[in-house]
Amino acid sequence: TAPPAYELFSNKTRAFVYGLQPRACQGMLDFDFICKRDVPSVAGVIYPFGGQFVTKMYWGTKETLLPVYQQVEKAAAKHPEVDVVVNFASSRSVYSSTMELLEYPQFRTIAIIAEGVPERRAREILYKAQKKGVTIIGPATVGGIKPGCFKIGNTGGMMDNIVASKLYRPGSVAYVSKSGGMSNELNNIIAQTTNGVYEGVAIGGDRYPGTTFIDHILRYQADPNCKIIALLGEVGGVEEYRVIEAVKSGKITKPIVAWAIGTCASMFKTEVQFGHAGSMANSDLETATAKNAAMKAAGFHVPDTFEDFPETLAQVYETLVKKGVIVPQPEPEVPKIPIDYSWAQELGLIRKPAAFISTISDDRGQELLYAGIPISDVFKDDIGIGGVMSLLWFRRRLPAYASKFLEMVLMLTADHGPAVSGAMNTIITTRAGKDLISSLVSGLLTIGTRFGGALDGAATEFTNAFDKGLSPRQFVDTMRKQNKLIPGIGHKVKSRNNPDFRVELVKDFVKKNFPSTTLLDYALAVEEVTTSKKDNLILNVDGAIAVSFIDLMRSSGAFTPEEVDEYLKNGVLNGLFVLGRSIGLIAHHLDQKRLKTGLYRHPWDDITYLVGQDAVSSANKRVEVDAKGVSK
Ligand code: Q5B
Repeated sequence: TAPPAYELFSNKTRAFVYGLQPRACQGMLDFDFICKRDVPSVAGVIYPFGGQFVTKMYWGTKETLLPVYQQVEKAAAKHPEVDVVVNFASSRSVYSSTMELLEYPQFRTIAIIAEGVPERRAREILYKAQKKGVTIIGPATVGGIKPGCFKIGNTGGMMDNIVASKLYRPGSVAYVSKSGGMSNELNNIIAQTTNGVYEGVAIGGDRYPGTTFIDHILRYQADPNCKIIALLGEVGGVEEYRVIEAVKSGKITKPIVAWAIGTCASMFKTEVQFGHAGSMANSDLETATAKNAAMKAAGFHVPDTFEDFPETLAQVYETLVKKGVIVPQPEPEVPKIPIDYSWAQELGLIRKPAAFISTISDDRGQELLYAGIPISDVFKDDIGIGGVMSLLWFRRRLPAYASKFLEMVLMLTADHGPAVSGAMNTIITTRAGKDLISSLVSGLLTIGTRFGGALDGAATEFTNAFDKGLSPRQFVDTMRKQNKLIPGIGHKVKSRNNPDFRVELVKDFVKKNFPSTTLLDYALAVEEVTTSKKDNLILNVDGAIAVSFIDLMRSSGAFTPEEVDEYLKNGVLNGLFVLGRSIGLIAHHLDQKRLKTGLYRHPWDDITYLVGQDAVSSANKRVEVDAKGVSK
């Protein structure tokens, strides 16, 4: 059965929220929950833009999904029970969206939240709504609230405010005001002085609201559950006089406690425009003082000042209680408010151990911080990429020569031609049609103990040998006995006769700038031993960087010995090669793209095929192999 005309909202009312307004939707659902509604009041969201189909919300403490519809038609067809739309469309699109909504007879009430709706547009909406018998609340309003039943959007403010004003259960006083601020004031006053709010509507502060005071007061008059009407008007307009006429003509018989705000306007020499678009007196009749006098004369309960409004309301309420018109009900239990985790945390009400810890950077404040240093200082102090690495990798500012060394390493390791393992992989991957990241990663994945990833091993082996007091020859012999290659020694093409200039540059810089070069000197003495065996067993670029970096960490005073061990164990040194070589690998990818090279296929004549031969021999005889798996 259709609800009576005076009833816009009940505890069964279902609504659409027009526009993506997750906070408002959540506020409505939270209100429903504390009112102990069986079904959420928001049936779905209408959002014509974007392709979202559901939005996640809370129902109490559990998560639930709200459908999102792109078309009003689909939403309406899916939820024929919905008769309220809370329209959050902007002032630009509110006209077209409301006009569209008015085409659907199922919508009985539309709340328009937008401010700044052109007055001509507002009047056109109003005209069409009146013809269709639709109640418009707004524009420029927070909406309205019916305790225990329904809340429009953000009305009533935060949940703790709603609970403080006891809006989770109905009282006997129905009010009408202009704005959200005035409504909040009334919610509070009514909760303090009576058995509470029955319903409240803020009609909006514009000059042409969709419904006015009289529309809602006539509904309250017709509603048997409303016992007292509260009216909070203001300077400007003549809407209060329409209520006065209705009282005088006997259409309204329930007690009205009223006040028109803005009596202070007479203290100004010129006409005053208050916050709302309609709050300016265009004649004496429209002043707050004239309105208050007229309402009092018509038998409204009008206090002498707004400060007396609560007392006046309390007196009217007590009289009705004494007469038995209002029978106060026992207070239900104050509902527990589901409180958002982030808000509770902000209030300092809860704590939880974090799943992640980070100590290097922080993007939460106004300015990004690297190890506590604001990004603007990083540039002001011109610390360069070496300085940034110091902050992010080591969480400290290193001496200038150390930052310079880090930069030098990146520059030296950036590339070593297309023939090395990493570059080859990147080139082949690029030519197979892959993107930059895939090509880069495929190159990076070749970095290992033989190619480019010998830094950590070199640092560990040289440091251990040195700290144990092994002579360079003893070190080489020990490694040989253990059947281990010395990381950081040897190169495929570089040798004593064809020295690696990168290594020369490192040696030169370190000798000139580092406080101590003990480990580098030791590694060079080892090189003397290895190159006496074979010309290419030089201290290679990985080895030179690695031992120099240990010298840096040990002698700069910036690290404790434990920290040096820790960084070494955690593989920081290979990170230097990875970072530097990424520059070159990206360059090879871009180069191949630029050259538009096609798919690479390796020539057959560069592969020895032993497939058939091997199969025949395995079939005919048992192949004897040595320990390394090579056939004898
Ligand atoms: N022998 C680098 O090998 C290479 C020995 C050794 C004792 C050693 C080899 C090696 C350790 C890992 C290392 C980083 C594979 C290199 C880099 C970046 C790069 C690359 C680029 C760039 C070269 C011949 C004889 C054998 C071996 C002995 C070899 N290395 N003895 N300690 N370290 N080094 N990697 O020339 O008696 O004949 O059996 O693994 O530091 O990756 O530019 O290419 O910027 O991109 O193929 O610079 O040294 O020598 O394996 O045939 O060995 O010398 O035991 O002795 P080769 P092999 P024997 S820098």
